[in-house]
Amino acid sequence: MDIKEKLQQKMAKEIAEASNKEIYDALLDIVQEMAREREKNCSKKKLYYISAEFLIGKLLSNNLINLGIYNEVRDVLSRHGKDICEIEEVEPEPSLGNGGLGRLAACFLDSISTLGLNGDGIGLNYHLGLFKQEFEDALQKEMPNPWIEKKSWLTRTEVTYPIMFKGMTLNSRMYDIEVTGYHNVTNNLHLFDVETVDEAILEDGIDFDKEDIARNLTLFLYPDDSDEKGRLLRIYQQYFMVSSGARLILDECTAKGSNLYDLPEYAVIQINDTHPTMIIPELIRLLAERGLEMDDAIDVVSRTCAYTNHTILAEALEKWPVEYFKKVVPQLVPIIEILDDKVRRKYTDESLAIIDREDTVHMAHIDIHYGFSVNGVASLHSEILKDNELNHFYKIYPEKFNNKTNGITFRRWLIHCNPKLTEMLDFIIGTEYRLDARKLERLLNFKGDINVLKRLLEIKTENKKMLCRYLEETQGLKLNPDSIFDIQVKRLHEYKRQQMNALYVIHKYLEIKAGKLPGTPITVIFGAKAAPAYVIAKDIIHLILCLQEIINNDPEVNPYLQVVMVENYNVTKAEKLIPACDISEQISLASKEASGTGNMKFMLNGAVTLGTEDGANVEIHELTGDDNIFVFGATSDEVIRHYEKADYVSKEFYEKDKEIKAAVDFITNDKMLAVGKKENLARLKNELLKKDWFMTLLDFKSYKEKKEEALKAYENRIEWAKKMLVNIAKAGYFSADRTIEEYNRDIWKL
Ligand code: GL7
Repeated sequence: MDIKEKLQQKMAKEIAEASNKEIYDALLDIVQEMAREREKNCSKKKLYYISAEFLIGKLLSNNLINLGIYNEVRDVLSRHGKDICEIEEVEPEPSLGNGGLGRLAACFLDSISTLGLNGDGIGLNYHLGLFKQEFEDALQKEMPNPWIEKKSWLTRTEVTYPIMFKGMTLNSRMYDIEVTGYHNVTNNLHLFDVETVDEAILEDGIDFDKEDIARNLTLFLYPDDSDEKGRLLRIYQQYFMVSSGARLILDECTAKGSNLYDLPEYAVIQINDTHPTMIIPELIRLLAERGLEMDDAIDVVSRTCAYTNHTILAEALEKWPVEYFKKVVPQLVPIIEILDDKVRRKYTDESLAIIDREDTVHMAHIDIHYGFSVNGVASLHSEILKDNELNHFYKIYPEKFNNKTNGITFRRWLIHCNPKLTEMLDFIIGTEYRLDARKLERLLNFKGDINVLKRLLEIKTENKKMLCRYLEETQGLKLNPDSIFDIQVKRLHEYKRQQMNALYVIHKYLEIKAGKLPGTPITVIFGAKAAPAYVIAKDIIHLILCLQEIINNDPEVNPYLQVVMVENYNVTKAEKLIPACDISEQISLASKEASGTGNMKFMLNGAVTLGTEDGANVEIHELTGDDNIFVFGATSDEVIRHYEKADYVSKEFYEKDKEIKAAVDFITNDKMLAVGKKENLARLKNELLKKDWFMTLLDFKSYKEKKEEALKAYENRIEWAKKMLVNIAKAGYFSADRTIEEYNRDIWKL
């Protein structure tokens, strides 16, 4: 049966007569059926990728592409007067992640299936996801983000487990989402849910009773943890995830014949950051319960688990008081104590301990001592782990440390989000790059081909126009597609320095006011959510929204400069923003961004990076060469030295540099106070002058100069197109397929 017949049969009506929702539902069924009919890889050994986040994005188009029927479906629909893009709009975006870490997990699942490997994801089914961001009075407001509809990609399974907490047992149930590889196998994302979850306990906005665990456990990803109740809820969530996952793993392995002593021959568990770390003591506990001696259980688990570190920011390396475990999961306490005791018997160095002198459990330390692999996510990051952050561990376990530079799936971040560029690539270099991304380098042969360069520029303009239409429809924004699109989209954090970009906007505004006009108009686009309890991050959003208000309403300035903050930045919006970008802002303080993955997506879509030597920017720089990237700012060594010597004083930069002073002072001037809130703006200014922990003012001058250079370079359209071309051609290295091949070769050995 062809697609047209299948669709009509499912809907029991003609395509032309069906609503977009009916077509979407029918396609969902068809995709699920096809995905399930596909071959499975039933190898003895299986990978379990366990993660608190899987930022999977909408699934319809991606699945159609991976099943090889996208074009057919698109054409059938269009013959009956339906537009596949409008069908896509019907799908809600699953809200199961926060930032790069969660999106990485989703890209990895895609690549694992595409490479035909046997590997599933394990996570939680958050009903209201990460909050939905709304802007009100130039402030971020958090709202629930429901995404599960009656008909969805989730399939309820018969797998359930009783999960034991102090004083109560909760039932977990497994839901599955099919993960289709590109022209290869289908794996699963297993999401566990508490059977008693109840969305009705939601109060105002995203508030709810934090102690009603049976009903709140799987409502939100990262519920507010600024009080103890919130922190305990995190422990409940984490344990629920790992205990369910651990049981599933043991069940699957024993069903395949494992006697549990040989577990590492059947399973490898990749622990994505420290949120799932409790799977180590939990597995040990379950193995002991099933009859293994404690030492054997520890040995088996240590040979099964591998850990990925995604950050060096101290506040993100989880530490929990032993007290919390006693209150929530007392059964783990004796295990964690044994793990600590073993470490203390062997090493006297206090910094290696699992439970420190303040009775706090260092989750990453469990992973490093009791896992067989520790990897960073970009080469600079992995070096910093070895030389600084985890140096004491590196000294005792050099063999465990390795690097796996992150990657992205080209199915979503090129083929799906940029069909025009894809079509051009297919035409001039063939389609092999779809399965072997390094073949993109063939594009280098066209660096002197004026028609190819012109077409690249045209595609960019077409993508910008599409973005303009979208932003006008969704946010009522009117942007100029002939301006330079300078984009910074990522989580809001001081280390990522959206505030530095905002200071540049102020600087440019002042220049225009003084009569110095830019050669080409500039549109600066931001998109970012701030963690609900992160005050300064929310102040930065306020600053940007106030600037948007002032600048876009100033007829003297808005023909040359516009500023916009996209509301509720998510995967769907990223797919529209990234293909339309000229300048990719990757301006974190060197040493702080473990890798970044947005930087790779922009590069692949022909944006030129303006960035510091941080995370994977370093590798982008090596690949593109000096001429095709704009690099500025202090190096990671310099930054680390400033921290060691504690010699950075932001005020000095403010006082000696007139432009910095003018930009910082602007934050609380009359114009700003007329549209913004004094408390927020004054607090932010004070933070920059008194603290500036992430050294915004240190790098401002070199940032400004580099950005001017980039804006100037844009004027020479053909030379700019060559930079675009080199970026696209060299992006192949950042395919997640390459990353996953490396994980498999060095860690998983499937
Ligand atoms: C992150 C890093 O900040 C980011 O640089 C990296 O690309 C990503 C994936 O490895 O992981 N770490 C982290 O805690 N989050 C990230 O995005 C939320």
